[in-house]
Amino acid sequence: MNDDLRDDDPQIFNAIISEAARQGDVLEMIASENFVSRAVMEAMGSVMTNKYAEGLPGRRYYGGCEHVDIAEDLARERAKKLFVAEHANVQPHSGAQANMAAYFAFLDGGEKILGMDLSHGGHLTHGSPVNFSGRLFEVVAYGVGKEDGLIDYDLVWDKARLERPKMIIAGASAYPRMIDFEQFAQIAREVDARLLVDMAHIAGLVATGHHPSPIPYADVTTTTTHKTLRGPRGGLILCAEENAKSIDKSVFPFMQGGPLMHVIAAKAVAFLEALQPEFTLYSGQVISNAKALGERLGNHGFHLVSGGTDNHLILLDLRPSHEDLTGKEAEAVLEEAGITVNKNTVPQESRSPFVTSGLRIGTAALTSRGMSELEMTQIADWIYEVLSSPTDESKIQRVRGAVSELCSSFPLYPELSGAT
Ligand code: DSN
Repeated sequence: MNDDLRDDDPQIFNAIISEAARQGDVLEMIASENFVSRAVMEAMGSVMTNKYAEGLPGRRYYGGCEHVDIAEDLARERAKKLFVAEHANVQPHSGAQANMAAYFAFLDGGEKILGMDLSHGGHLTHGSPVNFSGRLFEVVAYGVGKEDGLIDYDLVWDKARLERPKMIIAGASAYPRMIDFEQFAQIAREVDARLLVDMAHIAGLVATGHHPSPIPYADVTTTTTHKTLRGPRGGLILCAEENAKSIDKSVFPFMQGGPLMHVIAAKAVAFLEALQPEFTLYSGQVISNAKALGERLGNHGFHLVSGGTDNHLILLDLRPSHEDLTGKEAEAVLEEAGITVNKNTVPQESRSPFVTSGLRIGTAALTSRGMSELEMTQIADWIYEVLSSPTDESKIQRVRGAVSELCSSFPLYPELSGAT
């Protein structure tokens, strides 16, 4: 071994270089993705990956933790400052694990939870039968209104009063509007339930005040760190000091072993970046871009669930405009044209989750590349062109060429995507 990836493992080296080139040469519009800074990547690729550090800073089960303690303390302090929270646990490896820790800090298996239906924009970990949350808890669900596509708060009230869940989960992975955390808290209080807010999609917008914060209202708030927050792939839990011990114990030793110290160091870097004024401008631009994209697509006759967006994503229901085009086909043909999105179920979905009738499109990643409303309008035109003639190869290839040209004007990691 030469300790050089290119020589030691050319297959993996080439896969990484090719992925960097792919990311740079397509329009990445998966709403849960983003592009981290080189500083975040540097921390993730550091020697901190070598260290075992079960426990918390100052109270570890292993020696030699003085430097990883600095990283974890910085991550915790910066997270608390960013979200104005009393306590932060930065150890969850992912959002799903953050949610698992949050559930078991307050609940026992078999108790009842009330979460948003996955097909209405919720998340697997909010009670889907194929996920641990649906297997280990009794689940009841709320959703969005048939006509307006907005969270049906009356239904949440009714279900909560009728079912008396032990925990209510607010938060979504495909919901384009603001969420009323204060009302969720009122509902939870009335039925004596805990409130878990999973703000994974909107955490960056919450950090900068572009979406109301759940922190004053929730018993526990979870998030991933890699979506609008633009950090490394991972999870984070925030809560009041009174719940700190239960949360910490639920993360370790209940749910996880050794924390990923290199990722925690990278989380600290990302939180520092998010505390800078530029990140606030970035967040505002993410939303302006989503609005511009949605408006233009609406002008082209697409149906936006809820009629528009307040955040970083739009959800298209293809049925009214393109009755025979499934989400699966639309995703595939847009990918051919260099526009990466994901098929998504829509409220009152009539097709299977593998086929779907919708597309979820987000602007966080392209905004990180520096794109603004002008580019979003152009991209909306390309989406319309491609989806209106999904079998017209020459049109798809013409759009593909134009996408590459646009991408080359907004370079991404140019030093990482050299020839293979
Ligand atoms: N898979 C993520 C998303 O795409 O929204 C949520 O975990």
